[in-house]
Amino acid sequence: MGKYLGIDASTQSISGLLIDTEAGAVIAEESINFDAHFHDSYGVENGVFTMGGGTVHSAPLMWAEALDLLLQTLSAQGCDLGQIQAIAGSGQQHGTVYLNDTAASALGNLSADKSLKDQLAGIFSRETAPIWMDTSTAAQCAEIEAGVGGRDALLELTGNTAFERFSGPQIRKFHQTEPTNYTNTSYIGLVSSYVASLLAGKLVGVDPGDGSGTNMMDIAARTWNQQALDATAPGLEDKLLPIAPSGQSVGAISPYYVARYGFSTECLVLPFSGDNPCSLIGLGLVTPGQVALSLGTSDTLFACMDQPRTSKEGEGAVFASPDGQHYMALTCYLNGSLAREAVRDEYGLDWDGFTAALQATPPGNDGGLMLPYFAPEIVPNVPEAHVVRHHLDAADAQANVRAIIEAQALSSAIHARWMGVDITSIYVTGGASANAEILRVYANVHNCPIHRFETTNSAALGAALRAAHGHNPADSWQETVGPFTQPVPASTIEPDGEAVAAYRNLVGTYETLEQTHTNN
Ligand code: XUL
Repeated sequence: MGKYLGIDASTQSISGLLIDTEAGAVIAEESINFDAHFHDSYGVENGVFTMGGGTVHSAPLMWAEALDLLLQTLSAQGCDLGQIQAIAGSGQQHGTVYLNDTAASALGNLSADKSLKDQLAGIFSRETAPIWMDTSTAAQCAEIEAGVGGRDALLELTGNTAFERFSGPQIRKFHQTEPTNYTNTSYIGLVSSYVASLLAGKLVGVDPGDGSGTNMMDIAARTWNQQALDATAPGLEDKLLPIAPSGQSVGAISPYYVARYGFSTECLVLPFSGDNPCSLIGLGLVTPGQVALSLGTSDTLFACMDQPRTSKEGEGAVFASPDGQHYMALTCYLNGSLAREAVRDEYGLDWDGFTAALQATPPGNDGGLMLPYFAPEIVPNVPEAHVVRHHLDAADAQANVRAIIEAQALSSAIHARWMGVDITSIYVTGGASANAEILRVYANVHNCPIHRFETTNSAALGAALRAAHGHNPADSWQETVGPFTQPVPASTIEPDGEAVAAYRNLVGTYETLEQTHTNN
C-alpha cells in the first residue's frame, strides 16, 4: 500500500498520474502539452517535426525539459512527491533515441542546480528521434524480412511482421543514411527506456512490452534476437542493453530529483513500457480472455492472451504484457467514429436520432449489410475508401445506421479470431461507449457481457499500477488492478439469446461479403 506515480510520455504531451493504493484512488493528475510549452523553442507541431517523405521525428531533449516541468508543476500544486514509493512509466511505442558515449556519465552526475536540458544537450548522437508516425522505411522493412529468411520467419521470431514505424526498420535507415552518426552511437533506447534513464540517472534497458514493437525481440523468450539484430544493422547488440524485466526495479531515483523536487531517496524506478502495453494493465486486462474495445476516432481492440499468437494476415500486432506473464493483441480499425459520423451526417441525424434508429431496427437488419470503408481501412486491408451496401437501401436512414454498427461489431468478431481468445467479457471505452444501443449490438455479436469503463489516461494509470505491483510483487495482479478498474456502476449490458442467434447466422454472410470486396 502506498503512493505510486505513473508517467506517460506520449506524442503530444507528458503526463503524470499519482495513485494512492490505500484509498484506491487517483490523487493527482497533470499534463504538459508540448506545443503549448515548446512550440517556439523547438518548433514542434502536435509534438512532432513532419519532415516530408513520411519522415516524422520529435525532440528527445524537449522530452527531458518537459519531464522537469511536469515534476515542478506537480510539486507546485502541493503534491508531496516525497511520499512516492515507486515510479513506472509508459512511452509512445517504437520511437528510438540515440545517445553517444558521454550519456552514461552525464546521467550519473546530474547536478540539482541545473536543469536536465542544460546538462543533457550534449548526450545525443542524433538530435531528433524518429517516432511511430514515421512511414518512411518501407525499403528497410523489406530488407529486414529478407534478412531473416522472409516475412513469416520474422513473424515467427519476433511476433510481428516488419512495420515502417517499428524501431528496427528505423534503426536500419539511420545506419544507412548517417553511418558516421550510427557508429558514434553508444546506446539506442526507446522513448520509454530513455525517460526511465532520465529518472534513474543511468542507462536503462527496454522492457519486453516495448521490445515487442521493435521487430528485434524474441517474443517468447523476451530477449533480443541475434538474427533479427544482424538483419537490422551491424554491431547493434553493443548499442542495446539487455531487455529489462518490466516488474523489476532498476534502482532508486537519481539524487537529482531528491534534491530538486523532494523525492525520497528510497523511491524506486521501474522500467518504462509502451503506452499500449501499459493501457492493457490500466484497463485491468490481466487475465487471458479479457478484451477491451476503445471506440474512438479509430476503434482499437485490446486482448490479454496466454500465448504470443501471431496474425499472418497482419490483422494485428502482438506485444508482451508488462504483467510479465501474458501477451497483448492489438487490432486497430481506422473506420471508427469517422465512419459512424459519416453515416450520421449523411442522413442528417444527431446522436439521439442515431440511437432512435438503432432502437427501431431489428438485430440482423433484415439482411441489410454494409462494408463501411468511408476511409481506407487497416483491418481488413482496404487501400481505397469505398462503401458497399448489400440488400440495403441507401435511402433508408435507419437501416443504414444499424448496418454501420453491425458491420463494425461483426468485423470486430471476425478479426479477433487470430487472437485465439475465448472472449468472456468486453470492457468498452471511448466516446461512443456512452451509447448503450451500440454496446447492445456488440454484446449480441460477441455473446458476452459488455461493461463500460471510464478512463482518462489508461496508459498513465497502467504505469502507476505497474509501479504499485513492482513495489508489492507478492500481490496478485488482480488485487493490484481491481480497485482502479471497476466498470461504471450499472453499465453492464448482457447478451440477448434471440439476437445472438441472428448474428450467429449473419457473421458468415458478412465475412463472405468482406472477402469478395477486399484483398483478404
Ligand atoms: C502502436 C502505435 C501507437 C503508439 C502511440 O503500435 O504505434 O499506438 O504507441 O503512442
